[in-house]
Amino acid sequence: MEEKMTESMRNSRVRKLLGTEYPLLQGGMAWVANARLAAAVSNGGGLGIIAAAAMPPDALEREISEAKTLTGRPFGLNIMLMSPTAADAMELAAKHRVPVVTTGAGIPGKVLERLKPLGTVVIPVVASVALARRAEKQGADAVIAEGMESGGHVGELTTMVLVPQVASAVKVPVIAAGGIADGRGVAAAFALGAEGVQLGTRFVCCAECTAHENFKQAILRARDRDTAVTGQSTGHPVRCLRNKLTAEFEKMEYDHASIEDIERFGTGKLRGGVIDGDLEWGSLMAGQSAGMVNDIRPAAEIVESLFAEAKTVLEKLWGSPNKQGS
Ligand code: TUI
Repeated sequence: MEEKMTESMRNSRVRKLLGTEYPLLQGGMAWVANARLAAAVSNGGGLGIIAAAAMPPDALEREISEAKTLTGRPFGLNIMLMSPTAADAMELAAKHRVPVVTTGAGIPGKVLERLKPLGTVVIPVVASVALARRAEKQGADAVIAEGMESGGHVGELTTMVLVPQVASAVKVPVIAAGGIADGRGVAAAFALGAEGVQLGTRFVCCAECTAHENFKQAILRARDRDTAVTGQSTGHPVRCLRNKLTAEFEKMEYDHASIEDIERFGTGKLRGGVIDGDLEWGSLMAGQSAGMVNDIRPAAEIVESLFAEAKTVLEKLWGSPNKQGS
């Protein structure tokens, strides 16, 4: 039988940790990563993730229950640590015995303390070596090293420099995120020392994703320089597709508007972009890989082709001995 991935990918500790066919997670994107998307990715052999974001606890509980009806495979919950509902999300993960929890945008100590004793696999997103080391010490099962190519809240370092430094600094498996949207990116991530990958933007453009069609089409149209990072002055830099909203944020920052005014102006804009499809004034969080996303396909097909393509890329680099001189 033709193998679906390379031996190192098949033997990756991340696959065992997640209990999935492929060492892949779908990013926890606010307003996008719901039960339907998570189940589609999990049914396709990756780990689908529900984003708790700032969801009210009863709505989040419904998503978790729905995911259980849509897939018999493992799925995860992403907890955005800056959210006022982060503690509620943690309790729901405990109550429903969600097998994998990822965290973002903060220090994951409390989540590790609460969920590790229950046997939950906890995987924090880190944007620095220091936080990766700290998370490992506090009991993290793996870390997601997320470069600033990502969409949404970003750190300072690129995937290219963050992943190898984190991989050298910790013993737990490292999952690469940021800028990965095809098999070349998957192959590169493993070359940098990662044992798994997380993709967000690529999965916005999958058939099962319920985000507004306008948002999906904007990602399909996006080219290499069509994202911008705004919000540096607030301490919460965010990468989005450029539009009137990002231009206004840039103007406010140039004019030294107060953090409160900038954050107030941003309120509700993500829903506007993702759910209502407001391409001008909505927040269209997407990574730099938007320029590489050119079609909408079923999640399972995306997952499978990422690894098939990565295998082909690596075989080409290696120089397949089977095809020489015969
Ligand atoms: O969290 C994300 N991506 C996100 S969260 C989000 S919601 C939001 N909306 C408006 C403003 C801010 C957030 C949209 N996208 N990715 C994971 C991630 N975590 N990226 C970077 C980090 C991170 C940064 C600093 C994790 C820990 C951290 O530690 C802080 C410290 O003091 O070391």
